[in-house]
Amino acid sequence: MITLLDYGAGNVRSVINALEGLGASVRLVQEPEDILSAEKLVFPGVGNFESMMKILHGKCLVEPLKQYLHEDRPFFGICLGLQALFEESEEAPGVRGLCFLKGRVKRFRGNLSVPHIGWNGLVFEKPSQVFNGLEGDEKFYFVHSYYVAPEDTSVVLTSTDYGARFTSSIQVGEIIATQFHPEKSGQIGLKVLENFLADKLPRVIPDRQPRKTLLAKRIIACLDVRSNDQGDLVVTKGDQYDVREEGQVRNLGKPVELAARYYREGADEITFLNITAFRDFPLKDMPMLEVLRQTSKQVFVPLTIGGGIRDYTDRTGRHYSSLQVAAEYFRSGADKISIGSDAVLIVEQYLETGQATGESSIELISKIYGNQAVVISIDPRRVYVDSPSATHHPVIETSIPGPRGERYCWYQCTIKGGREGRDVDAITLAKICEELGAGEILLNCIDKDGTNSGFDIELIRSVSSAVSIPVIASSGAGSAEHFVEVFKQTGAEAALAAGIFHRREVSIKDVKRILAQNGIEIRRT
Ligand code: 1PR
Repeated sequence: MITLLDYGAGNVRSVINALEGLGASVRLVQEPEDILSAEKLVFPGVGNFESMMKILHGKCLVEPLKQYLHEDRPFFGICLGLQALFEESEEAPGVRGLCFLKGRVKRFRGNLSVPHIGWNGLVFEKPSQVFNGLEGDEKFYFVHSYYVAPEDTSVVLTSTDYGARFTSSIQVGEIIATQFHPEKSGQIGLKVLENFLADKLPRVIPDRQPRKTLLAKRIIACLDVRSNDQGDLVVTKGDQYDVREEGQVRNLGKPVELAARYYREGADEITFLNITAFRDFPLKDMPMLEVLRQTSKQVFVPLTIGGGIRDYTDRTGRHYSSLQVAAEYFRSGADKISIGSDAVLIVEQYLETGQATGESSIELISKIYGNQAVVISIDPRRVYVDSPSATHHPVIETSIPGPRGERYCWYQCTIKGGREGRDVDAITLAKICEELGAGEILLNCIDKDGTNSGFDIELIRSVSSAVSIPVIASSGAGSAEHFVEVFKQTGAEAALAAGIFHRREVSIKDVKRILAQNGIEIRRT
């Protein structure tokens, strides 16, 4: 029996799914006493240090947690569940943590994309029972902007390199805590959790020890989902966003089955886009929530869901906030939500008034669930002009001239799945969304979508060099070489594709093999 501390933020569903999948029974902490009666306690945390401590205090969980830790009983903390063990965090100056270990939680600085998102390795500093079965060169999934700096370095279990070397897990007696997410680290992450669940394993150190760890470029499989004309939820795929063929919605398979296939084939993340959610309120679209629930039971890599994240009032006048919509997606198994149309409207308002409201979906969701949980999906389209002075938007000089030979273009943001162009460009949108708290940019391109002609390198280069959050390159992948090109020629941290994977034209394994041959760091599965 595992006791799980769910203080209400982020996706604990995936931790529960991972533990139950390993045969454990999981009970949730309801009362402070449940902590002291736990046989083994798991404390997963994502989100914000201050709101976590506030909730722990509010629920009177701080004292029992401290007592449990000081009694040296089996404990596994994940992400914020590691940071909570320390005295304080730069994320929330003046807020005391659990103070079980001496030291502070610091923010990544320097010329790095922050958050640190993706698959990175471990340098093993001392033996542990949780390393049983590991070879040593595996990668684990990280997603965080802060890292722990223990005063007593003998507690450090593993280190990881990102800019500088930081502590990626600690162990003191029976207390183990990791900055990475074992529940989102595929089969190898499940192995670590299984070792924690097992009794009396020897403490070992893996044979292969990387000298320096490297963050892998991520390969993401994207599933555009909508109801077909018969009312079934299907994975579809557009050509420049047109998903109909001979009048019918293209049907490329069932969402849960396809996601499970991509997980087995080595996808580093899976993204679902509920593409008609801008007109159909997603909380009414229960099948999509069910798709997430079913997928998160069998897919142990990060899941992003987009579509319909905005405020909504239904016919009876009942109001739903974007935060409620996001919360429902997180509860159903999403790790990140992606905001499309609403982000454009938020940025338009920001440009008009020159200030943030503090009430937008981007601000509210990132405050509660953390920046890393908020992805902005941009759907831009090229607008060609003869000269930079022909528009007030930032232009690029393009190597792909327009239909009348124009040498310049800007990237117009659209809403409602490309149906409506707005007076905002993709670079400005990305910058303002970063300022408002977004943690990642999913950069589509309507001109390239479904064409198999390669990513829009000029667009991706412009946006990735304008922001410091990670950019996911999307739209147009037609071969494994296109992924090499996008990683070599732009600052993208991840690349996403749909059509070539759905139609089995190129496999995820082939993409990774070619990337590795070209010296690009990837996660092997
Ligand atoms: O506006 O917050 O409700 O979110 C709606 C979401 O649905 C947005 O993220 C938007 O990108 C997406 N969407 C809306 N309509 C469509 C459509 O295709 N008609 N799909 C759509 C966008 C684009 C990519 C695609 C890549 C890779 N799909 O995600 O998967 O272009 O494709 P490829 O590799 O085949 O070229 P909101």
